[in-house]
Parts: sequence; C-alpha cells; structure tokens
Amino acid sequence: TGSGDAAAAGPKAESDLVVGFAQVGAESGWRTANTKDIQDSFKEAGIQLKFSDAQQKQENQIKAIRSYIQQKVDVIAFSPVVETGWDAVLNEAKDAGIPVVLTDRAVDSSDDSLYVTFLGSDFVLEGQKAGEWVLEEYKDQTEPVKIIQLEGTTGAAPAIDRAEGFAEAIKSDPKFEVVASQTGDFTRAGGKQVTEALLKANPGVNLIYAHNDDMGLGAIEAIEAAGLVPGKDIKIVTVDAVKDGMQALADGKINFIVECSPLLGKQLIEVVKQINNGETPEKRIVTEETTFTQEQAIEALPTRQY
Ligand code: GYE
Repeated sequence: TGSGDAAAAGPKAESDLVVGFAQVGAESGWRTANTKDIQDSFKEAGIQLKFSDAQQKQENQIKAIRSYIQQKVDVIAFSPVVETGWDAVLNEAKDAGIPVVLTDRAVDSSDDSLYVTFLGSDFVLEGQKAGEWVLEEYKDQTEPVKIIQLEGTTGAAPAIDRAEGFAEAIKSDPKFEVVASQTGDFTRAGGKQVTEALLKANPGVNLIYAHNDDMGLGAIEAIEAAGLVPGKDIKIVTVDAVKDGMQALADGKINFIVECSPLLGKQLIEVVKQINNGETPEKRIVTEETTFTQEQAIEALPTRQY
C-alpha cells in the first residue's frame, strides 16, 4: 500500500487533511446547493478542500482527479458526470494509495475496490415514487395518459435510474404511454428547448416527467409559450425539491416533487474522518428523502435551506 494508507501511517491531525473534490458542474439549482453545502461543511470542519468544476465534461473531471493524485491529497471525492469510463483513472488513484469516495452519483464498474463508499440517493426509488404518484393521479382516467419524459444527462446515474424506476412503476397499466423521451441535460434551458420541440411533435400530452426541477421549470416556460397552463393542461412531476421547484409547486405549476437532497457535506466529512482513523465506512450510504404535494411545499418553503 502507498504512503496515503491512513491505517499504516496513523491518523493525521484533521487540520492537516486535504481533500480533492471534482464536481460535475453548475448545471442546476441542486448542484449549486450541493457545492455550497460541501464547501461550507469543509470550512466548518476545518479540513482543507481543493475544489474543481468540470462543466459537465468527463475529460475535465478525469484531469482534476489526476491533478489531485499528483498533489497527493489524502482523499479524493467526486460526483461522476456519467457512469462509465472511470476504471483507468480510479486505478491510478488506487495505485497511489489515495482512497476515493463517490458522492451523489455512482460509477458503473465491476471492480468495487476502486472506491471506498458511494454516498447519495437511491435514484431508482425516486423514479418509482414519481411513477406511483402518476398512477394515483390518473387512477380514474380510462383514456390513454400521454407522457413526455425529460431525461437528465445521458449516461448519468440519476438519468438512467430515474427512468428505470418510473418505467417500472407505470408499466402495470398500459394506458400510460411515454410518447417521447429526450435529454435536457439537467438544465433549465435544455428542459425548455426539448419541451418546445416535443409539444409541437406530440399533440395532447397530459404529463411531463422531468428528471429534475430545473428541466421542469424550463418546461413550464415552454408550456406557457404554447398558450397552455402548466399544472392544469399539462401536469408536471419532477425530482429534487430545490427552492425554485418548490415555489412552482406551491404556485400550482408543478404538481408533485420527489425530494433528492443535495446536503451531502456533513456525511462526506464523516467518511473522510473515518478513513483518516483507519475505519471502514459503509460501502453504500443512502440519503433519506421525502416527497412533496402542493400543500406540503407551501408548508416547507419558509424554512427550506436551498
Ligand atoms: O437531481 C440534478 C443535478 O446528481 C442527484 O444532478 C444529482 C442530479 C440532480 O443536476 O438536478
């Protein structure tokens, strides 16, 4: 094992620890809240954080991770923009003896020795919750329910898993038809653009399922521009529950939101401390989350942190 092996070297003073974090980008309200929470948590803990923003590009994240390896940081944490293509750089970290923590998103690798733990949400469950709401909402409708799905970044764990969970939930009833499904890259602009095009191509859409609030907010703009009323003519269900999304839910423009918490900083600090102490964190740390109806959003908004 390399010089970064905490157990062999004994724990360092926490004020001497250095963690490199390779963030996805700043694509959404969720991401902005996540970045702030991580930065604040490290400040509060008195642990040094090196932070980089990959602008949603895998090559930039790989470069950042390589530079953290070169700088011999104590722990590397990152939120993989897509699931695949990480084995080479993660093997480099392993060879250098630097433990890697996955925060928020998973990698698709057969070798789970390449990371210490994956800390974040259960995205399949989030998709299921969205789908279950849809089942209930349309339980009395016998006509087909036409659905547009706005997917997250192609190849990203939350895009793959939220699609899977939703499809699983609605498959029990053939009246649900996903008439179009396209990526909006988790951005508001993407959600707007894709919705504009898809509404033109698919008349009579009943519902939009957006993999995050930002794309749902973009969809609202497109629906209004088409002369329709979001939340009524076309219902919207999203994932995240960031402030702007919750406001749109309170206003009745979004109909239901499945929560995905971006507040992962404190748990990441705990994992870093465990690693430093030579302890083994749980391999999978799942974030606890709820869902919001309009009434619940109105109630939660005044004290919502992000
Ligand atoms: O839902 C979306 C963001 O990985 C859980 O990424 C995260 C997702 C989040 O851009 O808003």
